[in-house]
Amino acid sequence: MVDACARHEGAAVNDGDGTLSAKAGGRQFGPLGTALVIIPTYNEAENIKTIVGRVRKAVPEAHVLVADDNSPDGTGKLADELAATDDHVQVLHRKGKEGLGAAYLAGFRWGLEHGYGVLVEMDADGSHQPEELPRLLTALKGADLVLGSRWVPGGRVVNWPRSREVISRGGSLYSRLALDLPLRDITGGYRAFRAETLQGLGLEEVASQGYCFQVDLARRAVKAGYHVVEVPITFVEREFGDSKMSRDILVEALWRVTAWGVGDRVGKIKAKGK
Ligand SMILES: Nc1nc2c(ncn2[C@@H]2O[C@H](COP(=O)(O)OP(=O)(O)OP(=O)(O)O)[C@@H](O)[C@H]2O)c(=O)[nH]1
Ligand SMILES: [Mg+2]
Repeated sequence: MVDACARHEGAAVNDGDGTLSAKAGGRQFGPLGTALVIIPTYNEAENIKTIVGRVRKAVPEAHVLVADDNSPDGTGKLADELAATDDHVQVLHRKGKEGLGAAYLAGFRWGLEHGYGVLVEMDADGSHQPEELPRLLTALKGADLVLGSRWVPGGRVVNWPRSREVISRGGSLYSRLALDLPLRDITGGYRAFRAETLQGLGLEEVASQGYCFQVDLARRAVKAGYHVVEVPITFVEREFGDSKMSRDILVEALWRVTAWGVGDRVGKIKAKGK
């Protein structure tokens, strides 16, 4: 077990090997309600049926919400076909491409309004394996937020070029240091939140651009004192369809994380001076 959070007074504990930590400040966690797996999609026609089918098989009691940004390749229509024959599948049709963060925020809102107890983030392209979701949900029984983590012992990536791994590891390391976060995989997007956790994060102010979205949610959770657990996952690079990652998204994330880090430090210095 990696306990990198002792200095955060047990607010967040990093469980590198996926076992639950006893250091949740003696807190009792309530039962988990029904899970809603939110899958944002933009041009995922080759993947949508497979991923939804895998989720339904891996966690039959969970519900699925496809949040589609009016994909030109007809992903939304394929999702409608799935929803027509399965009452555990819903589709949120959005007007046009606004980025993954905005789609998740709309999905969270929808899920909270409909009374789900657990909200899960999952990509459509198979990178986040639905078969690992039961492990994330088990960990959530003793946590406020569970991060699927590539960069804790037992976590790994499959089919990634070395350059991609360096960027991702570097991004997490930089965020960890700049924001003083006791977490290993801060940019990852395979996560399970308790509804109460999301409600406590101030979703209306979350930065929704690219990787900033994931970093912002993680930092807000740690700052708010939530118990955040990392569970190792095997991340599999997409086989079909195109990546929506771009250099602009990376540069934007770098700037924002730097600005947040500077802001946090200035805040601390000011607080000390009072
Ligand atoms: N609704 C919506 N979904 C999006 C948007 N951009 C990306 N997505 C979805 O978000 C998920 C992650 O996007 P990816 O393109 O796989 O990004 P990535 O995982 O960083 O990049 P790769 O590793 O190259 O796949 C996928 O399910 C995409 O379809 C968007 O603007 N709107
Ligand atoms: Mg992907």
